Amino acid sequence: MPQKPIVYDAPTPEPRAVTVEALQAEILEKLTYSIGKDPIVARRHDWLAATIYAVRDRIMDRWMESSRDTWRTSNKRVYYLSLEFLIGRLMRDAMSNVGLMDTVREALNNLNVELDDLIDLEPDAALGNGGLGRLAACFMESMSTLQIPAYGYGIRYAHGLFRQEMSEGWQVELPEDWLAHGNPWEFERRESAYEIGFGGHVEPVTDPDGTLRQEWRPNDHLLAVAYDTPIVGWRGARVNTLRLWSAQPIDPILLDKFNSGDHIGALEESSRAEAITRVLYPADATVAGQELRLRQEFFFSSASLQDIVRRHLQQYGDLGSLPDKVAVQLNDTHPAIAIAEMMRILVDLNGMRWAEAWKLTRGVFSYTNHTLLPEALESWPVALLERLLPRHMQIIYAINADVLTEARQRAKFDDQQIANVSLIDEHGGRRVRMGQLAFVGSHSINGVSALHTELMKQTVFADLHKLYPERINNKTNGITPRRWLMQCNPGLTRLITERIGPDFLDDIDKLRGLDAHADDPTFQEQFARVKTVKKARLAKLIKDRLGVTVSEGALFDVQIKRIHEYKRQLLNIIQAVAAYDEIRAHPEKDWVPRVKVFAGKAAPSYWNAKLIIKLINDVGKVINNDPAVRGLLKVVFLPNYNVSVAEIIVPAADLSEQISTAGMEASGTGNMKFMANGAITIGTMDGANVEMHKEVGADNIVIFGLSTEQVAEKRAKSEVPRAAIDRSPRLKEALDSIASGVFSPDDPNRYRDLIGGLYDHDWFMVARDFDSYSAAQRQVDALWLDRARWNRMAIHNTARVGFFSSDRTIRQYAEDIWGLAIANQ
Ligand code: T68
Repeated sequence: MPQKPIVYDAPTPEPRAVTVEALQAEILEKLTYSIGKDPIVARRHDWLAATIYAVRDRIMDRWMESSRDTWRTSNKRVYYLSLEFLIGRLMRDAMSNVGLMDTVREALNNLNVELDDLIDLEPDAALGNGGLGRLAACFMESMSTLQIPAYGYGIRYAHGLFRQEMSEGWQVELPEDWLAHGNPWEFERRESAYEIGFGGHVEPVTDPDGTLRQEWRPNDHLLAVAYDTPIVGWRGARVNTLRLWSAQPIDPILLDKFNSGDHIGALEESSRAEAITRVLYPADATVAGQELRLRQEFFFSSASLQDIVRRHLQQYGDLGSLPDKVAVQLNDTHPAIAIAEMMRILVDLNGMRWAEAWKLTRGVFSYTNHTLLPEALESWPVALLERLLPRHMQIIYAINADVLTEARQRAKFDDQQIANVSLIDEHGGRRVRMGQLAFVGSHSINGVSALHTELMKQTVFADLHKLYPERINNKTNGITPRRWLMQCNPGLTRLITERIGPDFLDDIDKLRGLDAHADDPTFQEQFARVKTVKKARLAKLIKDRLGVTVSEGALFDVQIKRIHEYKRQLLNIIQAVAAYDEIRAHPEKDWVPRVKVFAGKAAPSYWNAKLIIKLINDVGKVINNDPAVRGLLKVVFLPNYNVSVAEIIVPAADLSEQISTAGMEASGTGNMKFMANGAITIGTMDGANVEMHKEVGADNIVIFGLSTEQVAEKRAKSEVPRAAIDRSPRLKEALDSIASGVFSPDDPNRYRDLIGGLYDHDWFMVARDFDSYSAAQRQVDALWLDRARWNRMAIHNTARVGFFSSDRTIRQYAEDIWGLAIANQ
């Protein structure tokens, strides 16, 4: 029985009018009555907040209706648990999705305020590191668009990903402060606060009916307080909730201590609690082994599960129906502890039998893997888990015992296989492997591209896959075409609409209709003109930020993403050095003018990544100022890459660099954004590039480099890279000049070890892929010189991007993993 009756027919206010006059009046009203500012003295941030409040009001009724609808229909809810949501700015997204852009623009105009200024003023919510966090944000938008009842659960970090500044070409990290002016999008839900425990001990207790239970008695408690943000789908189809948890102390101040004169001690509990949600860990491909990270993981997993179970009980009154009404998707292993927490809630708190609880848990959870890099696979020391979460450690042991018994008895596993599937890693200090926990506790484990999913089956999860062969499946990533085409490139969106009509706005596969126009010279020219406008805007940004002049007539060659050795920004910059040498050696040749644009952050403790940023800046300084180059090559590094910067760079790119060592990039999603905006990809057969090659056809993409198998073979043989370098005079010359200090006269040895690594082991195959990459770049030059051909390729790329829409991805999750029926639309 529901604990509280739900009132389905409560009165609702009249929805807000959406005329220019109504908005204009209301923005003024918000400014005066909600913000308390006289329009005469209001500052730009006040106007921004007033505008957001007015837009927000036009989302509220849809938000409430969406929630009522789920209660009324008893539809299954999806919960997306992610330690990261890289949502970026929300105002333009919200206005565009509810069709208010033009109205708000006009209303503000009448008030002498420029909408675009306000848009640029909104802080960019960087509650994530890179692809994994941005994927979660695209998924939220697609789930609303597809009218799936969904909640995103994460952490409301007070400080998101650090701000990157350059100091003499070196990355410097500065704190990010997105909440400095308040956050008009969020609603604090004091009533939705849960207690979270840590530490303490476990006590067996006997219930009055004689059953024995384990009870966890934590010795450390704090509160998780909910902050809700509305996420609007396309055409306002549905509004879902992004619920982010903030940590707060149970007692804001310890009065006893304060009164006895210990003023600092009185606040200790408060700052200890708040520390948990203070800052996002800035590493994107290595695990942060610190205790605080584990606390973050458990904190948000526990709060989310308590919320989910409370809502379920309120509506349905029993837990047996959990898998029918609840799907929990784990975004990587960061929330994997939720599996043990669910078992604790069911068994310890609700008296359920173990086997029944395990069945329900597995029915509810599914897990997405985003990496095979060994350094990114999470594991926690048993001793740490025992101290912080003693009951969860017992539960993990019990789960492990069941799994190992099954592996021995049913699958007849040998000792090596048992060691591989065990949740406990016994090598060098016992550790709990979160990947194994997430796998055994889920009914579905998915990779994020076809290649990555195959590699999961062959490598990290090979034996678990043998034990549970039906669980691993692929869900190739996607991006939302609203943000990454319609909003960031309204010019292109208009052009496409003029050509093939507006149907593609609601069904992205309809972009295929552009194929028929790819050979039309008029359309080609219009398409190229839109690109040139975007390039001029980027050129201005480069001039303003870096003082470097670039021409929009040049080929814009772009690599923007986290800086990582496997992503091979180093390969790109070495190739730029080789091109520099050639331009000087053969000034008579018909060189294609290029601008190489780099942007991205390095994890603060990742030395080589930071050194690569410095190298890009050093090389840029020399090339950009050498008159012998005659402006034919420019190299720029744009600082502080984030979602908003990407929205400017992506539409302006001609060439998209997706050049990871084959087998190492799980999917990539930047590649899809460029494709949507008519850039041509130069890439390896890695991640989603493989599927892009298939979708767009071999003629419309430039592929180079070793295959996954060849990389594996060379590594297995420990083949030395020196031969590859000796075979390639151009590579050798470029490496010698970097290593000898041509680009770092102030410190000639700066790059000696970095380049030395390429001679020694070259784990990422930079040297061995160099010639193939160079040849591919020459092919790009040749294509560029045949402009009709280039434009045709670009149009085909936009035309075939439909498969990479996150709507497609989410439909597949819904149907194959979450057991939802999606209305055909
Ligand atoms: C990325 N992973 C993959 N990780 O690298 C990329 N890691 O290929 C893929 O397209 C994308 O996920 C989406 O599936 C990440 O972005 C992280 O950000 C991360 C964060 C913390 C710890 C480990």
